[in-house]
Amino acid sequence: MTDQNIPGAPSSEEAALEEPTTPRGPLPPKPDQTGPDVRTASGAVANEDQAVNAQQGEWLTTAVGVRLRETDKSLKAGRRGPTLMQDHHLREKITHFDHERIPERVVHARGAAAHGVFVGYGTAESVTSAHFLKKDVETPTFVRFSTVLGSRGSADTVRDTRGFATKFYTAEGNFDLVGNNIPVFFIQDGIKFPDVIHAGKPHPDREIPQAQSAHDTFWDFVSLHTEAQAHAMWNMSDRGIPRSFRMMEGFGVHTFRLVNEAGETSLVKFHWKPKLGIHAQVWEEAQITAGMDPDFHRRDLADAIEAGAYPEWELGIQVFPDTPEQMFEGIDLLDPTKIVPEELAPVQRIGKMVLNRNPSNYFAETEQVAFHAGHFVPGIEATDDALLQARLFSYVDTQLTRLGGPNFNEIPINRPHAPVNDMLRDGFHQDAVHRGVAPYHPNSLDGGCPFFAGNEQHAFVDSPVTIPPTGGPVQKTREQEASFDDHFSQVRLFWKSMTPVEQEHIIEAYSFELNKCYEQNIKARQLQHLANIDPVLCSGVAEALGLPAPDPTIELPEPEPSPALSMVGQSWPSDGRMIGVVVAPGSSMEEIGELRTAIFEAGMTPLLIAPTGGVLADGTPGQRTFATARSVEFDALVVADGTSEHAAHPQVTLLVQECFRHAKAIGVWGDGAEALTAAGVEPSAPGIVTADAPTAVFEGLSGLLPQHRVWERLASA
Ligand code: HDE
Repeated sequence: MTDQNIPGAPSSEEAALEEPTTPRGPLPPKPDQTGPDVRTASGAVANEDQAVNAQQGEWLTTAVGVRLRETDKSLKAGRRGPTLMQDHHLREKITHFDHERIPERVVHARGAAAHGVFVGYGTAESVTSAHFLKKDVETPTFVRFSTVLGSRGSADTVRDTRGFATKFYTAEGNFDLVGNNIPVFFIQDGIKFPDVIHAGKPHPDREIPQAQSAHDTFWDFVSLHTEAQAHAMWNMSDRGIPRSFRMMEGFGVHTFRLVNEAGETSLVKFHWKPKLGIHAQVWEEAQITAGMDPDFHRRDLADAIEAGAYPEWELGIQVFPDTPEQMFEGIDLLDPTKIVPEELAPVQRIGKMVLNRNPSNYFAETEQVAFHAGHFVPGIEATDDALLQARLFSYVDTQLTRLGGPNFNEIPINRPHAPVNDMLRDGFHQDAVHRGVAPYHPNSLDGGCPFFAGNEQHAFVDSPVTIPPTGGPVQKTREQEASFDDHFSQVRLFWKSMTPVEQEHIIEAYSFELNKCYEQNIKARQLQHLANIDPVLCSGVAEALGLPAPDPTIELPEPEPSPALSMVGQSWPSDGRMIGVVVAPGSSMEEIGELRTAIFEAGMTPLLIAPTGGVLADGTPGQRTFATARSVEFDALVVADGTSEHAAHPQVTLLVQECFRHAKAIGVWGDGAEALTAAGVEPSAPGIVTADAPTAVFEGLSGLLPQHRVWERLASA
């Protein structure tokens, strides 16, 4: 049989026509792998027909296509005899299994991801030539959210920073915005990254605690590094325990340089603004969730997308003039432990991202995606931020171990949608079958190609930035600017910008974490830093630790608070919120139906909680039983009429009390009110809605949900 007889194989004539230097498009997906799809804003998937199931075709085969007659029993010398070495299928099956795991990410190991589409508003055109930011240009994206410290199997709701990494498959190549949900970082220079991570990861002797910053080595590092105080305070705030990935801001952290068509440069900071607002769990909820549903955030993201409640963010930039000093209002733009308050430089919206498709295979996509802080497209460049500079090296380097060689950009999820015509060759897992004989430049054999692109072809051109920007001779040094030494004024700014309830949460978080430390020196050292940040903060934590509050050793100016840093006091859409509804056989199914319809119509999801499993009287499925429901799943709770027989059930009491304690809205009608009495909750308390009909109850709840919680219920709000 010759090649020409095989359907779909290129004829030798076709093959010969292909120029060795013809740009190679994205490699076609293998039949069992769907790569990043070309999507439209409406969410349609261009190659949906390639969606495949795990098994295809009629016959089970070996890896090389030989049909098998058995996969459950190995080949043996007789029924009771030893297994034969010649059993190829046994060896292939076990060998492949033995090598199924790859090293988890050295940081950000635990993550969840989704596909989406980004649409440019065109509002950034005056500052950048990046094509994907032009008006109405649609760009497919893939976003991976993560925690930093925990292993791949750790819980989602631990107190930690969250990664927010976005790959834009632009027409000009991939741009990766590898950010976090916290706009400042622990350290100012990348050379310290191994130190901070060694301190944050579990102790090397017993490998505990998992996914926690509440331990000695972490606070040893933080208390020995005043530059880490800003990030530590953000982590101790409610930002460290988000309600959902969908309700987090994202930040590029560093300052980046944008270049417009005329070659003019600006400095910018990137922000992602979630449509649903910024919301957190309360600490007790986060702790319960870690046990009840360690996959809480992962599930929430996947469920929302599956239900069509697509999460949305607007991309924004703060723009600063690219002056030689690279300072703005006294803030050093190259210092990644500092923010520029939005009140000083507004966040200007430049595009919108919608996440509209779940990955079809966790390993192929979420695990194998490789982000790189140095993947820029024309119009966006790095600055000299010493943290960013180290990242430019690290993100390629780490994939060599994690993804097993230098060809990780050929893995479907990493392939650009722009044509590739590189001269990189060979190596482990090389997927491309390169043609030609001259992968070097210049050459006179493969047509002298490829050629260099110029400005007209929109090549990536590094801006001619003077180093140092202020000119003059450059001296090799391991020092940094004096402005990097101010480690406290912005931490105080953050603290002073919080509402009383947020401040109380911060005190509780420091108290929890430091009480988990054994070393008294560490607690005392950290208390001294807190005293320098704010005496009220310090005395609150000192009291919880049972230690004296030290006096400040430095004097800080009173900062102008930045209200944009607070998560309380604004109103947000409540799409996708979960409403728990306690029902019982005595409830009217007609009324429950009315309530469910009202909840669905408002874009939220009802979860019916019945005494036992099975369907309710009219065939409506009850999603939870008293035994399986826990308050952490809900944003608000309703207790229906007809539940009086179960009003004092311990699980119902627990639900009501937890929702009350966690400042969630609670609604009751009819004898549902008895559950309040049994739980010791006053119907006149803030955020309790009592009405005579289910729709009126829901109307009352709908007025409360946009604030996320009933803040006035919490003592000091
Ligand atoms: Fe990362 N970081 N990082 N990082 N980072 C990684 O890359 C590193 C930093 C961030 O979902 C690693 O592929 C160094 C800042 C996210 O796949 C590694 C330094 C910010 C993710 C790495 C930093 C981040 C990573 C591990 C200091 C916010 C997850 C696996 C110089 C702006 C990406 C990998 C994903 C992952 C190194 C600092 C965000 C080892 C050396 C600052 C969201 O390359």
